[in-house]
Amino acid sequence: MGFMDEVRKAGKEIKRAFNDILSAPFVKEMCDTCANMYRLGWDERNGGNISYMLDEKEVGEYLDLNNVIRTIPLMGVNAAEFDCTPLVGKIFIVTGTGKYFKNVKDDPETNLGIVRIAPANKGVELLWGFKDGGRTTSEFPTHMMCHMARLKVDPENRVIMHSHPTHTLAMNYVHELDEKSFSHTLWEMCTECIVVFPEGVGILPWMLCGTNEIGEATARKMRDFRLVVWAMHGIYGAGKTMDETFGLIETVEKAAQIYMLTAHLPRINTINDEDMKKLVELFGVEYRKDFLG
Ligand code: 2HA
Ligand code: ZN
Repeated sequence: MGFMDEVRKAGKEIKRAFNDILSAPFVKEMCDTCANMYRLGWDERNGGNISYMLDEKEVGEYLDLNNVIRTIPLMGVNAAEFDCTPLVGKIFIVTGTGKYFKNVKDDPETNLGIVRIAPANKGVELLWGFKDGGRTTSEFPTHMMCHMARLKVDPENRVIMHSHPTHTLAMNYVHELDEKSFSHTLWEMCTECIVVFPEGVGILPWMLCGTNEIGEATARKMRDFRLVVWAMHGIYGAGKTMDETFGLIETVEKAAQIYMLTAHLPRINTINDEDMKKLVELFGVEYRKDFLG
């Protein structure tokens, strides 16, 4: 065998050493979560987006981290005002702009991308996916601002998730949008709510999405809350895992559903503040005491 044959053979062997990306647990988690959220009716059309910070070493088992397919600029933000230096080199799997959650499972390579944050605000380096020339979600800068905010509070935070859950959205139209009162109402709707999100939910007024302003406002709320309602639009959630993040939004949505099923009826019973205090004491969780009473 000639020298070039040896090189080609070695190259093929290196290629063969990577596992199939479609079998990666993080790709499967994205597919399953998007399918689940679509099935629940929370993510119509291109509604919703997810970003999930991955472990470089784990991604390296599936992809050549030196192979950058293309660089994608950040959209909708003024680069001078948006600094994601703390995330440079971090790798995320993320849903694509204009892509439908409905389609992720059947074609992850078109609807999802794996990107690495490039230095000097130069956007992101595409390592896999967005096969049709696609780009990261229009909410990508907001996601990155939220990751930075949550990582300061919880170094294990990995997931930021945005969705349009039906009853949560419905509740926005009929309930006052005050954080204390909204959180308290949610806590009253299911026994476990105060244990699942003892910090309550943050609320932003209606704002234009896809902008620096809403990103900064959401990230500011994320210093105190893992859940931020975007009035008349949807919700943002943050967590260590996909399950935790999904579970937070799912629990709010369940509570909002109970609220919407009962808001027009006379209320005969409720979970009172004394009961909620017993719950947080039993589970030993820190909660927003000023949201009770
Ligand atoms: O990605 O949900 O907020 C589509 C949206 C924008
Ligand atoms: Zn949205």
